[in-house]
Amino acid sequence: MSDALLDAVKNGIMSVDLGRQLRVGMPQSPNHPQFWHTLPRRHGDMVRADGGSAANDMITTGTHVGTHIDALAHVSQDGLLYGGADAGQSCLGGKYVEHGVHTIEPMIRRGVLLDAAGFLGQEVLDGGYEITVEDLQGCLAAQHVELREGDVVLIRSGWGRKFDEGTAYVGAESGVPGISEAGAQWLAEQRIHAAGADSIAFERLAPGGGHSALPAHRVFLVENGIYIIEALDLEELARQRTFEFTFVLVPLNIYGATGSPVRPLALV
Ligand code: UVW
Repeated sequence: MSDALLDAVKNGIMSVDLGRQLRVGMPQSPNHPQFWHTLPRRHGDMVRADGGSAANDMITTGTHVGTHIDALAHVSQDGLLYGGADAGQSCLGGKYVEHGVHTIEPMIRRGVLLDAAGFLGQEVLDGGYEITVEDLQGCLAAQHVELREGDVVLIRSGWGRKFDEGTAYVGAESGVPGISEAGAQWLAEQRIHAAGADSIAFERLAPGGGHSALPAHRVFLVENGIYIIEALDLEELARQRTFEFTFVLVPLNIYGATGSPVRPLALV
């Protein structure tokens, strides 16, 4: 570690935790296997001669639960993955050898928060609200921030406040606010590296529509090779009005997986 970085750490680089706690019963997409956590061995089940004992537990989970990143292998269009890779042939022995989560480099990048809810003067945007390109541009201008190539852009709709309300967060009936195809196209033109949001499917979900159409996923994952991060906790960053920071994210190196739970940090 360089002296400058060591000094910064000692003198209080602050990190903001952008990840959700993983716990049984947390809201998650019905598209993905549920998070489950059990405790096969408790203290006292096996006691060593010296009186010591170890508890250990087990999780089973879909890779797209809690705060998570979508690998490019997560979505195909007409049988093709990003770069024209054949989705069928990219899967060998049940592993996406092409564009699996193991191909995502750890991220230490410039992060930008776009507080769309704050910009629009609302605590939480309405279910199904489309965050337009004009909203994104207006928000950047109001925050005095510009986007640069390679950025990680996090979009706050305020919907993350509903995480502890369970199914309300999933928004099957109400819809969920977020960007749509046009917003994704515009962000892709800014040549960003990844985009995230405080909602379950990153993009706008229409009321009553469930997860039946996800055009921003196609634009990012299939057409532009831009990663998507979902179910972020962006409340503290917004509260601090921290719009620029160092974004740190390391996916689990699961060979051939379509996604990974993550616990990203903003260093401010
Ligand atoms: C959803 O819940 C739709 O998330 P993902 O993009 O990980 O499938």
